[in-house]
Amino acid sequence: MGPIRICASVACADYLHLGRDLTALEAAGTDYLHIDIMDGAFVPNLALNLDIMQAVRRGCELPMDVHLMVERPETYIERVAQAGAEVIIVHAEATHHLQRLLAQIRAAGCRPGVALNPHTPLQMLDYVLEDLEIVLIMTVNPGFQGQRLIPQTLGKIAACRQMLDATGRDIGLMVDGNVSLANAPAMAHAGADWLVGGTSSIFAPGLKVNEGVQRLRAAAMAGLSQAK
Ligand code: S6P
Ligand code: MG
Repeated sequence: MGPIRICASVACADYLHLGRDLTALEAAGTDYLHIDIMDGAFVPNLALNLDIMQAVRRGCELPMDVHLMVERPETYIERVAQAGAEVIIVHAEATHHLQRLLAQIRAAGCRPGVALNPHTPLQMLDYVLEDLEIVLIMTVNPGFQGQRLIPQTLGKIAACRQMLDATGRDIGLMVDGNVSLANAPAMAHAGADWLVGGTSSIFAPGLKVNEGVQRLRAAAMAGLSQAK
């Protein structure tokens, strides 16, 4: 398990004041900007795109991890890489040729990751573990912010951590969906080391963005220090 990485979900920022939020995220020590790209087909919603990534890149130096919730993700890899992605995460459910897609991401100069919907078994990863650097366990069904944690995903995080540790490599385990200040300790305790903060933590109403980042990191660290 690597150090805790706090990833701020840009889709949850205040779009009217995006530059202000990015400056605050950078000052607060955010590790990654999490960029949700949705096509209205793989998920029933639309979100961010290449133009927004390019604008973010001009205004902020934080690395971007891109969560592609699209059909035919192979169509977009090179353009997402050119728009400034460091990490590109694709859904195992969205492609027929996962191993080839991960190699395509690597060839485009990015770090490959695989996301799994809540119902998708971990066994989908069995034969691609050496081709990826990050696994994203969705803790809600993808497509919308502000949902409730699906409780059985906590056991999935723990099983995934065992699977990743058995490789002997440092593979990140990202969690996305209702990563709240209340849920983060259990998620980190179960083995998550990349936490995506959205409306239930970093961008929670009434909380300043920099406080949100700091409190989410503290919540994750508290979970790590609990006895196993
Ligand atoms: C959801 C998307 C996420 C959300 C984030 C929202 O499909 O992939 O990245 O933007 O999880 O966070 P919250 O705290 O509102 O669940
Ligand atoms: Mg996401």
